[in-house]
Amino acid sequence: QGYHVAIVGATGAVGTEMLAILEERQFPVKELTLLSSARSAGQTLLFNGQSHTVQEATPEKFEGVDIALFSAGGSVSKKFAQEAVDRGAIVIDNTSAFRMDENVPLVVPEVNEQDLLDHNGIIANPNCSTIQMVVALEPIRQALGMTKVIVSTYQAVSGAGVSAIEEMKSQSQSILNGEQPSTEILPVKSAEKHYPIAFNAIPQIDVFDDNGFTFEEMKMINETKKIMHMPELKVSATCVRLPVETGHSESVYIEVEKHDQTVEDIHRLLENAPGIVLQDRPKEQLYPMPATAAGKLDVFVGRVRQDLDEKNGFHLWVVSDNLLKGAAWNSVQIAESLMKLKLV
Ligand code: 11C
Repeated sequence: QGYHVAIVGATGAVGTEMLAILEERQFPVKELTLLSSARSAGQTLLFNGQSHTVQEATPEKFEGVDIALFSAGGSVSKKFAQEAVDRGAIVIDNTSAFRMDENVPLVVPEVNEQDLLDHNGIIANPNCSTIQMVVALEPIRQALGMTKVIVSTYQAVSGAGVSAIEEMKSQSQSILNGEQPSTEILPVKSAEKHYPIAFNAIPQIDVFDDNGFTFEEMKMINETKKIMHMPELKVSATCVRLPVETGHSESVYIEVEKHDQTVEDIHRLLENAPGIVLQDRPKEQLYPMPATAAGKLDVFVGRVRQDLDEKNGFHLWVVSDNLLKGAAWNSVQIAESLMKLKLV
């Protein structure tokens, strides 16, 4: 009874969280295959008290796999996802490799679980900053309609992987010691210039598109429209990296279609929505923060305000653990939805 599950990128920041969530959710794992690049192969990881050796990913390793969770970068997904599907697996891919492919559903279960019904073997898990935003926006969109979204993000370094976390910590230590911090990873490893993230804020996540937006910003724009099935929705984003280890924060401005709505109306919608915890009692200084959201599965929303000039405009503050709801948990949640819908 149960499924043969493979994790590709098992030793990474997201892969290790995937393993932990499968265990926490008591996902019915009959057999587990942990895969990685040749560099990380040979490491051992614990699952339900048993030690598993991580193996180098090759096409043959997907023989007999029912569900393959990919989180090892777009090039690895492009190389192996179809190989896994050809061998009978359903792939849940946490990279940007297939997200905008029209034959690939891009799924956040609270928003568009039914899109799973149209899958062709590969299902894409959206970008972390997109996921937490659409979870917060969907109940409002459903009830009130939505015409415009403007988001500014405050993103944690763990979004850029384990090496970025290490870089932030060693830079902090160096600066406190009065030494020059070394800069190699952020904002983007392949970029010409690198800047310290410690005691800093960097308005660049991923590389720049020709239109002046970064790829991270374009992901938020394009993925939001696809997940919500709203190509006409006006979306704009500015993405910024902060020296926070885990938990992305977002200041989101929305305009709704329905007139005469109040903050209380928005509160009611958020309170009754799946996957959301409303933390909005400013007089008691209750609002979401990465420090309190890290390690939790939910999306936390607070600071709901009506715009002072635009009566149909509202401001929200949205925080979630980027490695959990933003990645590992959303992927495992998709696998749970596949079971629920009898698609696996
Ligand atoms: C970051 N959002 O915080 C990125 C990481 O497309 O899945 C996730 C990249 C992706 O750096």
